[in-house]
Amino acid sequence: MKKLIIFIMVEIVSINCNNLLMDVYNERWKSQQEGQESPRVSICNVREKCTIYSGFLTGTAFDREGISKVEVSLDNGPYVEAKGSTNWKFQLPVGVNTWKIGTLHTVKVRATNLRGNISEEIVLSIRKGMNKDINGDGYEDLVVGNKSGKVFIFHSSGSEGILVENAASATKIISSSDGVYFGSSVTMGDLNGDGYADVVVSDFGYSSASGRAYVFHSSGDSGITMAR
Ligand SMILES: [Ca+2]
Ligand SMILES: [Ca+2]
Repeated sequence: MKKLIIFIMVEIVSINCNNLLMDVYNERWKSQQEGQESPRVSICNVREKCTIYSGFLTGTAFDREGISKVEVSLDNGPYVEAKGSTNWKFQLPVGVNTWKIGTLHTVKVRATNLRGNISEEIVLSIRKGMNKDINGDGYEDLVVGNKSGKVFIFHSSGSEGILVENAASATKIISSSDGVYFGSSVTMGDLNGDGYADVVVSDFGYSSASGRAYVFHSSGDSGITMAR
């Protein structure tokens, strides 16, 4: 009789453990079905300890039920919401607050899904480089001058870089009737501190070689829209 009671107790304990495991499993399965897993977020246009040549951070975020927001913290400051969600973009400081070239900064990014679950935080240490991103997509662009009185601007195709293979396919061609020295040298930088790179073109043959420099400000996401 005593053995029988012990046997019954063991069976009861065993059944309770199995029920507990099933409860845990069911709870996990339910959480996954209800989208209670944490969302994922990434930064696409700069990596750890790299130099950024843009006035923007860009990246992606994912959650099976949708992203509510992506937030960025600069140099351990407060989190500020980025534009977009699954594809997001965040403008680095502009105007007098523009980061100086060569300075080191800490960037943190996190995403929140529609249920309020927050992703793991991404933390990067990056260095500010010369802004060469004319259209503010996060990737540096290319400007080329040649001895034809023309300047060619090529926008990067995201992380794939410059894909076009000839000058005629440039994103923008700036021409001058002043002579072949227009475009004898070119450079980029954000001259007006709006976060978008501008283009400077020299013409050392202008006015009997007295020379002249032209500044073409980016108009934003469309890049350089000014004509010579
Ligand atoms: Ca660009
Ligand atoms: Ca600018």
